[in-house]
Amino acid sequence: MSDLLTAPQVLARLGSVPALPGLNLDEIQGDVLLGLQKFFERFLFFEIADVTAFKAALKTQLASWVTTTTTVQVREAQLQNVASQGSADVLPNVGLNLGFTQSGMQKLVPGANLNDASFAAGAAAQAGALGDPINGQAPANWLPAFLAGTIDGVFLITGGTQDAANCEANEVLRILGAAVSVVYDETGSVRPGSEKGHEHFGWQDGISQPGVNGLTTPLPGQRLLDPGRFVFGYPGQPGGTTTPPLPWMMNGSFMVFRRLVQLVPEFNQFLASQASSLGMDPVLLGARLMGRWKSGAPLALAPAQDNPAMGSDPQQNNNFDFSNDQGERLCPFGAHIRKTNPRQDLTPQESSVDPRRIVRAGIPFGPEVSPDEQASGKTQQQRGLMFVCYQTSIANQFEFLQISWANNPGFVFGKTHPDGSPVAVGWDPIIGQNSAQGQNRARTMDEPVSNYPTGNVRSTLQEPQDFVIATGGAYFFVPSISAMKNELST
Ligand code: N7H
Repeated sequence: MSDLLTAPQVLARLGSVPALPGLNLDEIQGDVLLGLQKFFERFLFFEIADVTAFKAALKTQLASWVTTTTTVQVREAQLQNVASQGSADVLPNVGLNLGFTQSGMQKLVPGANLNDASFAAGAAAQAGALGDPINGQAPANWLPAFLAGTIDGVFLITGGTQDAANCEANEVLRILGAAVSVVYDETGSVRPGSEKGHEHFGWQDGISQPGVNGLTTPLPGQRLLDPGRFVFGYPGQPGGTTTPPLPWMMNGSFMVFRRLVQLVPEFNQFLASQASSLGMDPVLLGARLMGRWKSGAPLALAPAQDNPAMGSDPQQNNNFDFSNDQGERLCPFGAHIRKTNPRQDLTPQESSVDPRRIVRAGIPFGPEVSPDEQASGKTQQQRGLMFVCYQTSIANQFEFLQISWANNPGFVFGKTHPDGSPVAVGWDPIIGQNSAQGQNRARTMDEPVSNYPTGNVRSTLQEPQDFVIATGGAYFFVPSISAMKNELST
């Protein structure tokens, strides 16, 4: 640990990447643009029971504890420095971020209009539009805690160990005392051993993120977007202005949370049986659904077989834009990473794709698949992804991706096969939802069988059910540090 750079040394090294003039990294919470370093992340959803006491704790203690983007940047450089000296993982320090739902904001700033209709309506009200099965008015598969309407806010508490995160959580709850009551409490964790960094279906996650102008040194293939796509008060903000909807929304962001259960044994069985009926390798089939091999290597660059060295190399693993693949010979149009970031399938990207981008910051939850589950092909214990993303417009970014791209069988529009026949792209096979047929959630996707390099076989994936199921969600505003010390706590 003595080899760690000091904060000033780190900032001096980062001097080659000057922050955009005015991009105030001390004000922006650390999870928003760079992501808190996390092996464990405890999500503490709470109701504000005593507004006066909550405000007092926020003002005098909690707001100053919040981990800022500057701190995340310093920790990242320290981790890289230690790793470059050949040391194994160092355990990152604890991190603390927090956000408020519409009801929480109304308790802190009565009458505040944050100018985002989806945020104001709340995630449960939007679930039907996102394609979640609905029972009466309510999303059918959601846990009661997310349906009761009592969640005012969430603490995101990260640590290198579960104990570290728990100690921090206990301290936060001790300070707040009767000012809050916990509505739901769950901890996500990075998967063990060689699965570290992989989500529960087995794919390397966290590869492709938008770069942020003035903050990111872009990797090959990474587009730099204006910070206002993700943080209020900067170029790129919705509405073409840099003035936040409310002055104290400056340096704040909207966070979408969705608790997504993944049916892993069922998904694996589906891959095996579908591959057998299509006469192909199940590993290649999985890669066709995702657009990447489990190693992270993209089909756009490695269409025929995995290339683990490429998958783990940030200089290579995102360096493509689909412009050379307009007949989907390399990667199906419907693959998860192509549906959610079609790159040059839409032109110009500046106006058609960039405004839809999100910063993803989720973490897996739940245990590893047990031998029993593997053998029976049936999930017995819930596992999945605590999906988190940041943006400045929930409707134009997260919801648009889910509704207009992933759930839309026509998207990407107007594409043809090399033989000239039209492409019926189908749904995103990972997160797409088909709510149009009532109980029948079956979906299709074009071209599971590869035509690389020159084939002309037409094939269609038949997906009988969902393998990703939303079981809860909430929309939050994640304020700046000074907003929490001032406007939200007076
Ligand atoms: Fe996805 N997965 O592991 O299967 N996602 N995702 N996602 N996702 C991505 O590039 C996954 C979900 C996006 O720029 C990868 O980091 C799972 C939702 C976007 O190339 C993998 C779930 C939404 C990208 C997964 C899930 C998105 C992306 C490739 C749910 C938004 C970047 C690794 C349980 C509505 C695309 C990487 C790009 C990538 C998985 C959910 C969006 C492996 C399991 C709900 C924008």
